[in-house]
Amino acid sequence: MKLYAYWRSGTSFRVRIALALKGLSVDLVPVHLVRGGGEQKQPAYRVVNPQGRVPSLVLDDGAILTQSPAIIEYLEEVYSDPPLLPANPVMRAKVRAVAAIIGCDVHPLHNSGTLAALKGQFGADDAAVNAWLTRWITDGFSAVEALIGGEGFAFGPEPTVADVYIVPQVYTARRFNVPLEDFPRIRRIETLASGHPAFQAAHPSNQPDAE
Ligand SMILES: N[C@@H](CCC(=O)N[C@@H](CS)C(=O)NCC(=O)O)C(=O)O
Repeated sequence: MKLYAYWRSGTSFRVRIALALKGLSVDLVPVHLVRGGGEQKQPAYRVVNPQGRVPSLVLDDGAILTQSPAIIEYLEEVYSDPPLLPANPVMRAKVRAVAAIIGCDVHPLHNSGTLAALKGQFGADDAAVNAWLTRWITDGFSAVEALIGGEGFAFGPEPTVADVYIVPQVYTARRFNVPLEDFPRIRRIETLASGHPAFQAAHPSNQPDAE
């Protein structure tokens, strides 16, 4: 398999975590989201991903998967061991809800394209952009903090899809100096992940294109 990704993209980080937790290795193809106006927008990459975003996963038979939630669900369905979703349907829905808060309600509001539009099209300066993303990350994390458990990973001793989404979101929050004092459960997961080999291998700082 081949993974098109950018080292500090949260959605790329998610997919790398899921791959690492399942013990899968991939050939990494870095896509630089900034250089030259963004390699993701160039025609050669749009053949792979018409939306012009990372990540994209190319399977060994040539099939191309895009959108991190779809890629992670694919990995869960095809490589079910270890599972990243609980067996119980109610618990599965709870795990997916946390993933959706981050994937649907937080990340799109601070994706690099969104922030570039706020600055370029709507005249926001750096302080306004930081206030904007702090507002939405704090809003999402307040809900996540209330929904996850008080020990271990988000829903027990082993990581689930919820942790696959939470950990990259914490990385982005730290990158933009979003205060995390009010989220001790989320910070506990960050600490656990920092000592877990799969999360370590997937971390942005350990990618070949890290700057
Ligand atoms: N919902 C998509 C979002 C993908 C996405 O927005 N990726 C960002 C990096 S985290 C990107 O490629 N941004 C470049 C751009 O918008 O031009 C997913 O989860 O895969």
